[in-house]
Formats: sequence, structure tokens, C-alpha cells
Amino acid sequence: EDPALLAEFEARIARGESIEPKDWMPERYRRQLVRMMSQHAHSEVVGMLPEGNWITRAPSLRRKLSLLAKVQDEAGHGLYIYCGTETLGVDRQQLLEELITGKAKYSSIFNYPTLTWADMGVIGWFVDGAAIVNQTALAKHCSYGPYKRAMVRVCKEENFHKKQGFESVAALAQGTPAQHAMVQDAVDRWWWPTLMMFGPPDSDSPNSAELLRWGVKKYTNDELRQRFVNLTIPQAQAVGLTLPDPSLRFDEATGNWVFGEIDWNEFWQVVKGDGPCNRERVAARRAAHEDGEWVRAAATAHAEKKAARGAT
Ligand code: FAQ
Repeated sequence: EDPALLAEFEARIARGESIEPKDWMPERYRRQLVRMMSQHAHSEVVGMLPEGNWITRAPSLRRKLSLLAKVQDEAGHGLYIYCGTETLGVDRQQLLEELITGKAKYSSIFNYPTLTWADMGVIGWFVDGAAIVNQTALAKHCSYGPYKRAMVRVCKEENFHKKQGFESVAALAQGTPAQHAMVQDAVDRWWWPTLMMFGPPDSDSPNSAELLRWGVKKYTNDELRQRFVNLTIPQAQAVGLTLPDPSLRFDEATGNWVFGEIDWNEFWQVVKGDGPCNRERVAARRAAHEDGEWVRAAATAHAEKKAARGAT
């Protein structure tokens, strides 16, 4: 690669300019973005499954409407980010193929089961809360224009998701003793996997150095994880729920909440395909793809007919 082009590329990033699809970029930059954005798009699409599980069982019309809207938003985010990867010259078919054959990565969090209705509230509060912390940094600072702009819109919708989740959690926490116990149990199950969403510790994060250098990431995995913990603990206290970590304590000197050791063995096991629901999730996506074959065939036939008639 031409060192002068690389120097100019890095100078543009240092000036805070956005890199756009037709601009020159190092091949490693392109590959890193395709990796990160495609994993993100897959996460949105697979992320519909744990919640989709509860749409037919929502306890009221109002709850059902907001859950339906949330899941639909996630489909939109996935499609939006897949379009972003296409600006980098990637074929979407190939990405989908990698997802349904189990080769692609997507967020570890979506490989856990949704056992009770309270999980819907806690996912909105924790999982969307974590997504917002991670993605507002991308929306403000990411050096790749199409991804940065996608994140601005996605974050607005994630905020709504988080609010409906927290409101649902607050209602259950103030409800009957059984409802309180159900939501506490959901908090206990989702807390640690949510902390894992931010990725491995900085000491074990092979991609961070390059992503930070090229302004894709502004903050490290551990920095964002800490920010999420600091924001979330007061919210748990406000609704009278506890977090399943006996070593949580506030450190006056740093202003941070200190938390216990994350089980990184569990994280890597889930990332490598051996979590509680990995196989089920990939099988569900594969079935959806196969069931949709007739729609793709019809759309292609329609496009061919139109082209044959000379219509645009
Ligand atoms: N799960 O070197 P690093 C959502 C992999 S939010 C699985 O630290 P990096 C919204 C990583 O890919 C969730 N794999 O990687 C929603 C790498 O493997 P590779 C999606 C993980 O890129 C809410 C290896 O470990 N959000 O969907 C995870 O610097 C509710 C080494 O890691 C995004 O994708 C993990 N948690 O940092 C939807 C945000 N963590 O590729 C529905 C954008 C790491 O080398 C319902 N992405 N790995 O083979 C990012 O910010 C970054 O990519 C990180 C990982 C922070 C996820």
C-alpha cells in the first residue's frame, strides 16, 4: 500500500473527517469494518429471536404492541447495517450464507434463553442499555461515515427500547411478590451475560488496537463496560432490585463501581458456538431463509418479467 495514501488517510481521521465508501482506505480498514458491521447486523437479526419467543404471550395489548414494534425495529437495524456493509463491496448473500451455516459471529447475548415474561423487560433495560452505551460512541465518533450515520438513527430507536424495558421492569418490581421475584430472577440471569456483550477484556482484545488507531472505536471494551455498570447500578437501586455480584462497591476515588470477575470461560464457550441456544438460533435463521425461498423466487421472476417488458 502507498505510504503517502496511508498518511493522508490517517491525517483525515486525525482531523475528524468521515471516510466515505468511494474514498481510498487501507484494505485492513475495509476488512475490519466488514467484520464488525456484519457481526453487528447479524446480531440485530438473531436478536429478534429471543424476544419473538414472547410476542404471542405478552400479558396485555399494550405490552404486545411495544414488543412487536421493538422486534420490527431490530429487523430494520439489521437491514440498515447490511446495506452499510454493501458500501464496502460485500455481497449480502454471502453474509447471510455465513450466518445460516453457523460460520458468522453475532453477539453472545442472543444465545441465552428467554424463560419468563420478565426477560422482555430486562433485555430492554440491560441489553439495549448496553447497546446504547456501545453505539452512541460509534454514532458520535466512528470514522466510517455510513456506519456512523446508521448508528445515529439506530440509537434513537434503542432509547425507546430501553425505556419500554425499564418501565416494564419497574412495573413488575412494584407488583406482587411473585412478579418481583420473577423480575429479580431475570436480572440475576442476564446481568453477567450483558457485561460480556462489551467483548473480552482489553488485555485480550486483538482487534482493539487497530480499531482505535483508525477511529472506528473511540473507547475500549473495558471503558464502555465500566460506563454501563456505572449507569445501571443506580437504576437497579431506584426500582429496588439487586445485582448478582457480592463484590460490587462504589470507589470514591475513581467514581466507578468496582465489580467482580467475569467468567471469560463461559464467554468464549458461547462465542465459539457452544452456548445454551447457539444451535437453536442458527437453525431458526436457516429455516426462515429456506421458508422464504418462494418469496425470493417470485421477486426475481417479477423483476425478470419487468426487465423483459423494458420497464424500469
Ligand atoms: N459476542 O478483539 P475484540 C444489538 C469477538 S447489540 C460475540 O475485542 P472488537 C442491539 C469479536 O468479534 C449487539 N463475539 O473485537 C439489540 C472477535 O472475533 P473475530 C451487537 C464477540 O470488534 C439489542 C473476538 O471476539 N453490537 O444487537 C463478542 O474489537 C436488543 C475478539 O474481540 C455490536 O456488534 C460478543 N459479545 O470488539 C438487538 C456493536 N465480543 O471477529 C436486539 C459493534 C467480542 O476477530 C435486542 N461492535 N467478540 O473472530 C463492537 O463494538 C465490537 O465489535 C465489539 C467487539 C465491542 C462487540
